[in-house]
Amino acid sequence: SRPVLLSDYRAPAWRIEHVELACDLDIDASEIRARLALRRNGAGAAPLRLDGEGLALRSINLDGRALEPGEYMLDAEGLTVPGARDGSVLETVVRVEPAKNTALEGLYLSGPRETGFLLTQCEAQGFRRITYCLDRPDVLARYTVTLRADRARFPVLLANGNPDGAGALPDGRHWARFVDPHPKPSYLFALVAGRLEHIERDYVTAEGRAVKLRIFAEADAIGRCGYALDALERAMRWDERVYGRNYDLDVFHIVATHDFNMGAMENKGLNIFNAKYLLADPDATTDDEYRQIEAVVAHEYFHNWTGNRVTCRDWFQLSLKEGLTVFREQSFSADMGSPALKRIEDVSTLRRAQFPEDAGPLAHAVRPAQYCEINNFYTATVYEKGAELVRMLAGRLGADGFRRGTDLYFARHDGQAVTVEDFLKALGDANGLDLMPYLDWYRQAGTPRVRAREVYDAATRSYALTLGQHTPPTPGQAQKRPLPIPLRVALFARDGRLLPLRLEGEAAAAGEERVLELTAAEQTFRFVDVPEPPLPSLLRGFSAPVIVESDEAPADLAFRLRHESDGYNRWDAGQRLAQLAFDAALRGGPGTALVAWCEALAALFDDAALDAALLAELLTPPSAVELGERCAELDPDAVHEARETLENSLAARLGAALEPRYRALHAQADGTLDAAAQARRRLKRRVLDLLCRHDPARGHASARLQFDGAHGMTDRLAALAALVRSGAREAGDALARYRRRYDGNALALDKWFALQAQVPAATALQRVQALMRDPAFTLRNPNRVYALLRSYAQGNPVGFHRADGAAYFWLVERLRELDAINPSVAARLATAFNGWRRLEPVRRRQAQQALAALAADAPRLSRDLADILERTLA
Ligand code: BAL
Ligand code: ZN
Repeated sequence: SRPVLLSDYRAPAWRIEHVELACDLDIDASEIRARLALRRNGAGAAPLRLDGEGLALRSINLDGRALEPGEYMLDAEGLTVPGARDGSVLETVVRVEPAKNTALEGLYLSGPRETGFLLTQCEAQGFRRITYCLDRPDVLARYTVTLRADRARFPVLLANGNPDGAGALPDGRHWARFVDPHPKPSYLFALVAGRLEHIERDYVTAEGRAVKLRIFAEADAIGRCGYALDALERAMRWDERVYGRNYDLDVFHIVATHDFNMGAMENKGLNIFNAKYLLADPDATTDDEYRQIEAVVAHEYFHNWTGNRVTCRDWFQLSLKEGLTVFREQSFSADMGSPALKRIEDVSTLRRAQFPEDAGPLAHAVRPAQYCEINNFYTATVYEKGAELVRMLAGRLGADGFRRGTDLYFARHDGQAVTVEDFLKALGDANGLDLMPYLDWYRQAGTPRVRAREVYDAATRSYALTLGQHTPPTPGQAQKRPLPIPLRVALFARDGRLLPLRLEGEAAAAGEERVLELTAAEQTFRFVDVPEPPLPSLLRGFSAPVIVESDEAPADLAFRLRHESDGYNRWDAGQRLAQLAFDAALRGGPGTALVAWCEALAALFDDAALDAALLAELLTPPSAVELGERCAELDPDAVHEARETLENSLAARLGAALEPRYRALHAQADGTLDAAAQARRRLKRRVLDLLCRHDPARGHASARLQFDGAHGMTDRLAALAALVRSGAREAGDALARYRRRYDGNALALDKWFALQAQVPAATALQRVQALMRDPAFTLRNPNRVYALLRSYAQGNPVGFHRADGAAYFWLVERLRELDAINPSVAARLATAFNGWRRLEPVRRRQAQQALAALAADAPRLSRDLADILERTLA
């Protein structure tokens, strides 16, 4: 279909001052009455055109008069009303069918029809599936929403804003009204109706507003909402303290559902959460999941200012709210736990998910210039790279400057729908700076490469660091411009000290770490008073989303792995060393880097002062996906074998030290969630994996005991994974016991599906096919599809990329089935083919044929899936 272009943006010809909705809710058919108070926006004469999809129009009135068929025009995408005037009121009544809505956009049913509840998802363009409207983010309106339904079947009725009355109706029905005083775009609309229970807490904002915080869930889940409520309170306090942002309604409601396309949704005052990111209990939730829940609860809450009060002018600006909100969420999580670990996790995610996207056929700018289907742009680039861009700006301005900038952004744009330019301008104006050069970061796709060359001159005691940048071409963007790249650097002396840094022309040294701003294609920075040839530590804290290409020798990387003072850079030095070891293993060459990596890690393994969680990360080589990115022609089997060499060599080197360490960690096992206990479990998981390699008999026995006596899900799942991945005899029995224990617990079963889908083996496809026959499997539930199919297609390169192509053809058939049910989930799953062009020739041919067979059916596919296919094959 025809792409939507950023350059075509025009301000809306019409505005809506007030939306009044009256919804008569039922599972099979709901009736939505809308009353829109319309204003012309500007002097144009364009007829009123409203968006609407899949709606059965029952009546239409303009200014109190029923319109005749010739007075309005209906088509598949909306409604045109030529007679509408400035100040007109349009009233429509439409019918929608929630139970038939398997796409989970608009109004739909979550759960079985006898017991499930109704809810909505509107971002990005779901509101048009509920009623005719101006469904674009730059049309902000005040909403009054009245919900009516059978009281016994739908005792709880919720919408955005403050409650404004409720009462009984004849025939066992009841009503509830909500008024949202804050003008909002339609994508933030939400309603919920059903049998839900809730927990609640009183909260008083720093400004003195009394707020009821409530979390709603079905009866079997309400006992698992307490952790999220605590996290919400922490997030609210943090936003008051760090950004000066207070909450602005009398209630803040969150609802949990198992049927949700996204992780969660920031609807004004009525967040809706995928249960995966909300429900927590010690028996079924891992430490990683606890942290994720806290992060997502915070993320959605933070949207209240970054997204809701100040929203996006158009969907090209999606990262304006998402990148900024992810950055805020990351900062919050860092404050709640360990900043160094958080940074390692976030960079690791970026490298695993965003770098491959930026290097493949779906590469797009953080602010894309065009899209065919906006659902396909909720990507790692818009979210995670977008957050890195905000982090760069925050680093450039410093904490106080960034706060001045966001204060001005909120003050200037509260209640508006704005652009990335407005954001940069506000940050710049508040600090007397021109930040517009950073706009190129938002416009240009691809991961920049930074190359470092160095020359030390003993005679003048000077050290010249020449930095060059280059961004590879991406689809539609052959030429790239140099970007402003802040590189935080330090220089190590050979004894592990940091050297004072003085650039040529400066009167004195200014600290031991500083930011060099690379703005040209190449620039030289000359340090003086450098007593010896230093060892550079570049991109500390990952100060910009780039790839540093350097020829750092294994010995130097090993040195930095031992001595780095920056937690992220220490980890990165280890990852680089592991990459060199991997490169050599892939070529079958000598293992200098491998030896250096193992020796450095063996020394750190004995370092009692090292944080256990950080050690666990240091002991983990890059994922097969990341390592595969290093190959010009990808053979996933060869990548797996080479990575196995790293794992096995490390296990052999640590050898006899593994079991005592495991025992010491296990002796301290408890179920508490404090940071030290979590860190111990994290390290124990890693040590157990290595022990299963080094000494399978003891490893399996330990895993079996751990599985049987685990205090919580982190230990239980780690033990199960160790057994399953290392092919233990006990694995089948443990899997069966887990399956029985958690029968009926959807989130725990998702982990069971995902774990098995990721076992790297030639038989993985058969295993996945068998799992699809498990009674708990369904293509209708996004979490289940992701747990099994995405874990397999995107998390199991060896299992999925079979040389015979069988998995490609199999996945294509699943995509067809899924597309008929839920296009946005199908499209997301199809991105598993992202790297097909880099595959070695045999697999590449198979993948191309499978994709081409599906693409041949494009007219029968959803716009979501067709768009991904078209771009993947382009
Ligand atoms: N706005 C979609 C879900 C999220 O990013 O919060
Ligand atoms: Zn978000």
